[in-house]
Amino acid sequence: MDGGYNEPLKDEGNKETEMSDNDHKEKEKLGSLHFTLDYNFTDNTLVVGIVQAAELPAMDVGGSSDPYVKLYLLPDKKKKFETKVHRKTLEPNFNETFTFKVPYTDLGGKTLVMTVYDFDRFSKHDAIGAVKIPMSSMDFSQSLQEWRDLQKAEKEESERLGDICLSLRYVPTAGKLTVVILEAKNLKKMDVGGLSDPYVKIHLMQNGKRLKKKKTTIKKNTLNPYYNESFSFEVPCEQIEKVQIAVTVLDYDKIGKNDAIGKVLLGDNGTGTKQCHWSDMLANPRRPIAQWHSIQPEDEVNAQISNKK
Ligand SMILES: [Ca+2]
Ligand SMILES: [Ca+2]
Repeated sequence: MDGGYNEPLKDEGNKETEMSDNDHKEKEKLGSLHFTLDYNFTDNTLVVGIVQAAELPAMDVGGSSDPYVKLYLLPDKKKKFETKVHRKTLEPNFNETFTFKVPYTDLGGKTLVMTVYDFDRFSKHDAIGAVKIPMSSMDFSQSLQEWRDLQKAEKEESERLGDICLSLRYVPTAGKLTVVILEAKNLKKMDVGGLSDPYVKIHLMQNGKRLKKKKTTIKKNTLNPYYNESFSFEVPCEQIEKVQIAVTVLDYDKIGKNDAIGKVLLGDNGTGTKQCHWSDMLANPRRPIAQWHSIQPEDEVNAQISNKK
């Protein structure tokens, strides 16, 4: 059979992939990604540069997208990086670099995955497409830079813990930061023979230290809790750029320790979509800005907190 359009065999090494018009007619066009790869043998790091993307498809009404790139080195999905979100463009210039610490002897067993997403404030972010590169296929004797076509991204790249919708509002004159926990959906099931009993803890943090703690009520036996509960923190103007808000979703248990389902960290020095929410809040003083966030594993977020010290 000669049916189907299997991927043409990839060229070895760093040869640029030629894109002919024919290739594009045959399959859905998802655009392409320009990136750089550099292995630093002295400090055992892989440096990935996300340069730009081109000819991305429009995911939003109005004919545009809000692209950002998430990247990780399989099989480790915990160490994830995100670029900044670029609003309303199909030709974003990212120009960001990310460093993975990995001994050269382990590198061959890993696969670099770079997925381009369309940011959306009120819904789940759509994956536009992904580039996957087995590290064993690359020659790291020199720096590489390549364009590759985006391929259809796999449905879910990590365990789903659920999503949380919250709003942030900052009033500079009053030095007041208000977090409204609105709702969560598709939370992970934590109870045997039941669903979960979710509640949300909110920590105001600075330099990795917890300054203040608040929490919502507990919603029994649901994976889609609705809270609409508001919490305010005193944060003077000169401090707002230094603080972070850690939002932890937990499952209440009558017996034993309550388990964390996952966590979201918001702040000026955050990454990707989280940073986006924070900067929108600062750019719109006195206005509540709501956004959905996908909940991340707690240890992944805690690692970010200690990194920011
Ligand atoms: Ca969008
Ligand atoms: Ca429970």
